[in-house]
Amino acid sequence: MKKLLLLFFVSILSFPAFPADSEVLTLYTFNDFELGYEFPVVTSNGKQIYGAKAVIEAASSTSKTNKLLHVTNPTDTIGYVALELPEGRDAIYTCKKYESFSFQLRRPSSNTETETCVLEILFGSKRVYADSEPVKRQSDKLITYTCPITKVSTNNKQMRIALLATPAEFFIDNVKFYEVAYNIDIPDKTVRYWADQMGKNFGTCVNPGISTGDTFGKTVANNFNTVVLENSMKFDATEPNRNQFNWNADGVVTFAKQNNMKVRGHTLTWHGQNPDWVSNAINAKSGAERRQEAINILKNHIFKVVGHWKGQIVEWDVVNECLNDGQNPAVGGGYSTRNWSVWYTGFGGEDYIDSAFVWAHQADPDAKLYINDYNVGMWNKEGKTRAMYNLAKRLKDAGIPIDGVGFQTHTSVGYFDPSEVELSIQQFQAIGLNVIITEMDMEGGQRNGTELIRAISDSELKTQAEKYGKLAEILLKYDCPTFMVWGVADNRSWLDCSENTKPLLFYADLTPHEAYITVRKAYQNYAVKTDVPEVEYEELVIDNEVKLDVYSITGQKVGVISSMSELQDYPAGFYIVGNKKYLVK
Ligand code: 9MR
Repeated sequence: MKKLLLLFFVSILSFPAFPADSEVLTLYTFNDFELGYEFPVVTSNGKQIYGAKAVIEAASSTSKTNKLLHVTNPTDTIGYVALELPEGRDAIYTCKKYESFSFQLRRPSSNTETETCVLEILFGSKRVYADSEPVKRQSDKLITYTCPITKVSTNNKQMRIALLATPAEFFIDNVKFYEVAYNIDIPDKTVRYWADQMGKNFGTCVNPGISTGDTFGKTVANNFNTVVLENSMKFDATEPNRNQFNWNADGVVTFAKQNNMKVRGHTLTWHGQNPDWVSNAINAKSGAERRQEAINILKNHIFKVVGHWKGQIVEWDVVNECLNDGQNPAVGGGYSTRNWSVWYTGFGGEDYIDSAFVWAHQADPDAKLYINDYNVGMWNKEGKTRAMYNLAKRLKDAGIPIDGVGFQTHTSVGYFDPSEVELSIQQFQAIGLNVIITEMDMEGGQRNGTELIRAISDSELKTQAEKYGKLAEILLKYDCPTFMVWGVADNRSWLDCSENTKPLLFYADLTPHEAYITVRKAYQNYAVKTDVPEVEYEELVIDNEVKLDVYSITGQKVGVISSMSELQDYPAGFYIVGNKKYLVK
């Protein structure tokens, strides 16, 4: 099989579909309307009031481009100027997506209406805002009002603004809406939405029993697009007795399918969570028979487990935690693996690592294969990272089918340094390996051994948000495919006292940490970035044939191309090819 690497350069210019600052929506400046255009003036029930008017006018005699809306109501019925709510959506949606709005209001000094009157805003006929302080007549100045939105449940699509006076006259300008930071029911307020757009895996570990029908399941499905089993794909769970398999994790795989999510596999080869029969069987033999027994057990396990979920697992942690702690080698300076692991002692060496990858690849050639470990990720601060580099390079150089390295990232607020992870990513990518984050949690507070002395502070929660967000930015910048946290809510983490150290992205009540919001913003900003630089694109040519899958922005496969130039024939829009996004104009 002949393999050739060709490099293409594809230029991406702009993607204007989203406003630059998507947290604020400027709904009406009125500048785009024709002079003289009229908006309806209505009663609180939406009936047009004849004789009342809301007309687009020039803001001043010197500027014809700066316009505003002039409302005059000479009748004795309170008149509300009626504007469409954002996105043409109803009040229920608007109340979920936006927490406040602002607009500028001016009362002319030269009219005859009452000196003070109350400002009232309705969505449909339901009041969302009423001034407690009456609006004073101002001498022709535009005053900005910022109004928190009181939730209402009406599907009416009109916003109605009135001064509660008859007659009344006022001008309004610059109506803006401010989005809530998070709402589980508004897709673009979740990381999942943006991760889907970019074909990235953003996930959490879960356990069997999860269901779409409850709040927890909904929290997982709406906020993440990938799951990994916390324990149920491990050796003791899947093969509790020799060659008798247990597929307890199937329910979670079904849950993932129902919710259009991906599944990571964790883990095939580890010193931990092995049933006793494994070591008993291996230890009952010696010499070549012992090695053969270990080979038989591991090979059978990998073929059966990977085979069972073939095509359904996006990435496998093939080997977990094989490195010794506390090592600090130089690049190229070697590494040491745990020589007491049952697989090491069974095989009589570390070649179990190589074999595990080969078998996993044979069992499911489409799954991406990872080596995974803790205390790896910070290039200068964690010496084990360089041990991992040396090991992974040996595997890669030997032609072992390894796609990359999983940094578990069980860490803490004070210690974690995202820029150190960036340095590591650069090093691993330079030797052709992906880096992914597989099990992240970031504790705050203070411990003395296992005893908790202090819970996470507010300032640590802020730092946590910054560091999670910064890490997300780095992962996107380097096109890392996967970012997983090890649990959803603080009270369900594997860590002791986690309800107080708050290492995850959701509080126990399933409301998000500030960290979740910064991660969402990092994904959102990256997805809507308009100045995407030239992207270096690699095409793999096999036997003179090139095949590249093309995905829509929401992750559906829409076709196959054999060169990047064919993408130009697709309808205008955004496409994902090889985990990079392209704009067809
Ligand atoms: O979170 C897992 C916990 O429920 C288990 O009791 C524990 C047993 O070893 O494993 C935990 O998950 C570990 C993961 O499989 C590998 N990296 C470290 C994780 C936290 O200990």
